[in-house]
Amino acid sequence: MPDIVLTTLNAKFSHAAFGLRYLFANLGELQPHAVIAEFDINQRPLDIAEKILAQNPAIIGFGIYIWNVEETTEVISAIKRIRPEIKIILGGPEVSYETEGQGIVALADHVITGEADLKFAEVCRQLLVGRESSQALTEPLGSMESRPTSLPKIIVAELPEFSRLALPYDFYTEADLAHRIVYVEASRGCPFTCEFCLSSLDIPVRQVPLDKFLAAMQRLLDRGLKQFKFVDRTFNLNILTSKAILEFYCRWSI
Ligand code: B12
Ligand code: SF4
Repeated sequence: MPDIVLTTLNAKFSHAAFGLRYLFANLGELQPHAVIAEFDINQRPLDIAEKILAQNPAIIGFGIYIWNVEETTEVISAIKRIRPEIKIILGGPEVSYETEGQGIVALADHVITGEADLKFAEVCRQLLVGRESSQALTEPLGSMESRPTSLPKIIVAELPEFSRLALPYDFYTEADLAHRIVYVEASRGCPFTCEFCLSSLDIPVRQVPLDKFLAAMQRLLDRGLKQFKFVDRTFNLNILTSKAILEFYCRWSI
């Protein structure tokens, strides 16, 4: 049984949750104790709660976006009614910029705002074993319950440096590649300030190390992926990098 369930309700089955895969890829020694469980907003909240609870986790991390906040609130209420001791951690754009007055935040134990690629693992470590370092776990966590900590409710994730992040692409399964939209990103952040857009708050722009990125893309191509959906806010901001990426795909298609 996993100690950590990373989950979200996607807009549709065809949209794979890219953010969750980043968190999973960066769990370090906790990774064997975690699973990704994806749902979509057309499923019944009670069925989703039941499926998550069947895993008997100590911690559940929910990715919260504008399209799933209402349905996820229902899922979390059901979970808290049945198993109040399970720690609920929220993250994602819908809870990163505004937390006060949100019903879903009131139900959760912790909210990690911003890019939680590394912070989620850190918080889980503290909740599960009271350790702050990435010291290797020597014994399985089993069904260990989370421990009381002095962690604040709202935890701000510092912007992670890409050079420290494990890339998540190997965690797309064969079924994902065959049936779903596979998201990739060569950069994060946007230098522009369009008023209506949350990404205008995500500065500075950071680039994934190009060699590492192209090697991961090559592995996806080798596994048969034909369509890559880039989520970069401004793909052509650094023209040298975007040209190198396009040339990489052109070479492959010859
Ligand atoms: C893919 C995508 C979609 C897909 C859905 C994907 C899915 N899984 O279902 C589609 C195309 C359907 C879509 C639609 C819409 N989208 Co959209 N979409 C995106 C996009 C381009 C990429 C998301 C992504 O993978 N990002 C990369 C990953 C690495 O980042 P991330 O998801 O934010 O995850 C990080 C953190 O949020 C956090 N995190 C994520 N999950 C978790 C979980 C836990 C436990 C923790 C602790 C942290 C955490 O850590 C992650 C790693 O750093 C983003 C823009 C962007 N580039 O991010 C917009 C974005 C998410 N969408 C947005 C909007 C506004 C919409 C629409 C309303 C647009 C419209 N007007 O129609 C619709 C709504 C759809 C609906 N049915 O109602 C806004 C977000 C609004 C919000 N508050 O959630 C964004 C940010 C665009 C923007 N700049 O405004 N979208
Ligand atoms: S991502 Fe696009 S809409 Fe959003 S701030 Fe940047 S340029 Fe403007």
